[in-house]
Amino acid sequence: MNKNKWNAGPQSVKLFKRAKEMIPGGVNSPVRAFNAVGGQPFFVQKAKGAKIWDADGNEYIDFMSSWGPLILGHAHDEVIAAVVEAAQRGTSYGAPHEAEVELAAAVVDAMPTVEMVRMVNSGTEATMSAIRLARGYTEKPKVIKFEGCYHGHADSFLIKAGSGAATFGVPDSPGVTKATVSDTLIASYNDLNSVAELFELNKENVAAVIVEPVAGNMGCILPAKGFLEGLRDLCDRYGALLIFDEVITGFRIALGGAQEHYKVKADLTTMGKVLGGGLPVGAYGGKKEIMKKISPTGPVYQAGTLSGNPLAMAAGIAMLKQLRKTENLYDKLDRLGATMEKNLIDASQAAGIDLTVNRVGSMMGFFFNKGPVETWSDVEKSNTDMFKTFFQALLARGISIAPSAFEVLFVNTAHTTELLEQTRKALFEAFEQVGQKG
Ligand code: KE4
Repeated sequence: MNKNKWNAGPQSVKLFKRAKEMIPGGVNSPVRAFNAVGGQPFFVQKAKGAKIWDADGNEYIDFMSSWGPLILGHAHDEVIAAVVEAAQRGTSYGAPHEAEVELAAAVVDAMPTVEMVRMVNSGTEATMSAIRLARGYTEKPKVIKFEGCYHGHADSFLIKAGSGAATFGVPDSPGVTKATVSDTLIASYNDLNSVAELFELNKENVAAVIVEPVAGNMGCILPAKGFLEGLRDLCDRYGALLIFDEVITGFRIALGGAQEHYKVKADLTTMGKVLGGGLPVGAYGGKKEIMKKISPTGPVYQAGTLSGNPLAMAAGIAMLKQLRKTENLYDKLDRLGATMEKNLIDASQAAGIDLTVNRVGSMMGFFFNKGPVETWSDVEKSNTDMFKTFFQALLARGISIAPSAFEVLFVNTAHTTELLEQTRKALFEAFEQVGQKG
């Protein structure tokens, strides 16, 4: 088999052909289609721990972790048991139940600035609701976001967005009206002056600044020293809310997310991914005084048929219980992350390839770029053709990472020393292939 060009097996080919007849692009989320990396996606048959098996029985070590949720690996025994037990008591009630209270309590306990929380079904729902709440609470129209940050696919955010929007070079989407665009202001990540200028121009009309406290949708970009603190100051000065979009970082880089790690207070926090343990959960929360503005205690409307779904709540409770009870979990994840980072750097240097790795704990991004990579404009200078060659060479060696140069890589507790050693070998061969291909 060509060790540098991966081809999907016959079952995946057959499934993809059928899928494309009934689902746009054959996928239920665009970036999964492999358009940015060539070829077609494998179709997953099952996953356990750090491994995934495709419909043709091929095995992969997985570093995508379903885009973040699977910090304890796939199909964790405790999470599965909790979901199976909950399912036997019904799949949805559309009425309050105990697990909602338990998960809310676990979130309030974990996240330093969250006093009250509302469960929804995705990160998009969480961020969409959080900015509606910010506008309702402050009675102001404008929201500041950052180029390259991705907050889901609500209209307000599809302007210079990251993740799939950046992957396909469509950071602005058709269908988003000029009216919507006029209320979304774009700043540059790690550039406080760009934020100050927008505040100066819009004065008291800014409801909120929404930021990924560690950007995970333009690769991984760390907040520059003082950046998050500076956003806090500007929001205080102009009477705007600071919204931390912790859909990736929440419960991932620390139990209390980036707000625990960097010790900066947000007014509202959006969550998802890890919180649902792989089931569809999003959440937004913050100060009681703000959250009480949400219906039915306040006038800002937000609702959802499956919000607080019992199976999703059970998965979240089991996940957070495991995170809380695993001794020195985040130190372990940081060490695993450091090993993976070293492997990437060693292998790229051996092949004479310029590579920059940005990492916080178990989440990291790498760029075919001399570096440093601290802003969106730095990211744009990265070599995406090299990424494509690298992606294919890794997949051909049974290593699965996100099919986009604008995503992050996650290690989780199931990545054993042996699996990381196996990965190291594949990295050396894959970078060598990049070097040969140029
Ligand atoms: P979802 O609606 O996809 O659950 O969450 C939207 C979202 C919000 N905020 C942040 C910081 C996010 O990263 C996301 C979604 N992340 C992408 C991958 N980085 C989802 C993957 C996909 O679109 O298929």
